[in-house]
Amino acid sequence: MLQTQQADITQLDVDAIVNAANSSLLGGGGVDGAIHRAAGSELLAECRLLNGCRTGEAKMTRGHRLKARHIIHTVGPIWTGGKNGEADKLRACYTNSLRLAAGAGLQSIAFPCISTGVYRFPPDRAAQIAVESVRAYLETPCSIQTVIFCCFSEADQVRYKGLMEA
Ligand code: AR6
Repeated sequence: MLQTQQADITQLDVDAIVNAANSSLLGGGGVDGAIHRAAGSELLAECRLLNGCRTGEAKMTRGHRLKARHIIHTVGPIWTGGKNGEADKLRACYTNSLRLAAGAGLQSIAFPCISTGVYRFPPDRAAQIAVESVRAYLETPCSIQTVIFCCFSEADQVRYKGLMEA
């Protein structure tokens, strides 16, 4: 089931939240900074063992001090005009995150609006890609029962609601 919620993703009680990280996986601003602050320094220690992550790929850690049991760290593309494979890379973020969650038998997962902050991906196009790629993934049966698009802004919440009703 697909849902949208306007919330701080660090507060959600789900099997996994997804982090919009950078390729170092060693923290940053935006949702990444919020997740590291809320999860505590043990998260950074675990991330140091992962050797970074390529754009479009995903790696999983424990949730540490979060209610969420796991954190799936994925690296969205930096928007550079749209002709450098940004859409495919963003799609890969969603698909690879879901693949990791399903591989671990998880049932609930929440995504932030990957790449739409510091990385400047146009939010309408990003939301379309998010909804399409999640819907496509869930066409094949797997453990995942609930996917939450966790929107920080009301504008994003409205955008996702519109797409999900379509
Ligand atoms: N809960 C949910 N969504 C949030 C939260 C939160 N607590 N905080 C921000 N957002 P961004 P990016 C939303 O910039 O564009 C970092 O420095 C925010 O409103 O966090 O993928 C990383 O280390 C926006 O809609 O991620 C990378 O260097 C969305 O999260 C870089 O930024 C994504 O914005 C990644 O940039």
